[in-house]
Amino acid sequence: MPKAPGETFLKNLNPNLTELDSDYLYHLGLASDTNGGQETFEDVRYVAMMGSGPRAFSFADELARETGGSFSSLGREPNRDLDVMSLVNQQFEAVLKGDTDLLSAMQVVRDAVAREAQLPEIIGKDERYWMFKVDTPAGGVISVNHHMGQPTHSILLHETTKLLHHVGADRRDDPFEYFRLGTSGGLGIEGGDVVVSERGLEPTGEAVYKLHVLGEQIELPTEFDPDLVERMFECRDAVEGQVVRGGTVSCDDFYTVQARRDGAFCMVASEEAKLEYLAKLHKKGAKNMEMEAAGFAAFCQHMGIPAVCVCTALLNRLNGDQVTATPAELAAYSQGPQKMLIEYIKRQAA
Ligand code: R2B
Ligand code: URA
Repeated sequence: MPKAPGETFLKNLNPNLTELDSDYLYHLGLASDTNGGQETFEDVRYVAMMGSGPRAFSFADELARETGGSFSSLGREPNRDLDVMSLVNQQFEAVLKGDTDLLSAMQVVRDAVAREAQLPEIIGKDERYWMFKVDTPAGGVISVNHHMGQPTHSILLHETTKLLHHVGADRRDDPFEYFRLGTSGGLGIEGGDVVVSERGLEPTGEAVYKLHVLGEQIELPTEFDPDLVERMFECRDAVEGQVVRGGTVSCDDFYTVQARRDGAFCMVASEEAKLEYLAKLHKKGAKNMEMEAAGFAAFCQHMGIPAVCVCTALLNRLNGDQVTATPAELAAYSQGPQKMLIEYIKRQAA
């Protein structure tokens, strides 16, 4: 059902949020009202999430270059007359006098140079997540890392969604969309191939995500938005390898739960048992295995947020467990999903 103008498009939004005078988004280091500059998030249309902080930085940088976009930094403007040497000397003296410590002084210089050079600046605190905001002709884009596994991704999903709700981005007529750009182990596909996930799967192969509420286990469905899956798949020419659609198995572990036999201990009885398990998942439509898609799909389906997960394969798990690609190959592989999202965002502006 289409939403009424000025109403949120989010489903199941927590009614308790209206009772908070201020909502402190602890892991992002942003308050709903007091930091200032939160209006920079009002126009957010796309949220790109990926495991690593440096990858979130390079995606933001590449996106700005490709779209002619610029960076937001909570209201702080670049100082066009920045005199780097004077700033370094000033900070150096402050350290000598004991007015500041060396790390803080370096951060002041780093931030000033990043603003001046139009490089992405981390928004909020940087000890947990690195969040960047790029203004593009297609709308605002957040690029942020979620680390590894469903728990850290879930915290980011809650706090980012509350941030966008508090600034009213959920009441615009065009809903924001969420993307996970990641890496995975392929099931019958090779390193560099890309999977656009249609749904997340439990390690059992079921399309559900299980979580505990008050000690009771509940199950949420894990379907990604079919229209968004289709639109992302249409951007597949941006990638050199093959791009396929299918299920993505999410595990709370890289080794044992992903049926690897090269962990510190091994509970996977034999190579034959491993291959039989992976073949069974493949038969159920699974194309790859990673650590976030099911929880991500469940969160977004529950809240009515259009979302899709796009992962490159680092290896074909039917051929082995070790990731042996070279650093150059890994860098090239992880670019695939990023290139597809940049192409997608460019098409939205056209
Ligand atoms: C893919 O890669 C990471 C583990 O190496 C994890 O975050 C995932 O889902
Ligand atoms: N990430 C995973 O979670 N599994 C793999 O096999 C490769 C990357």
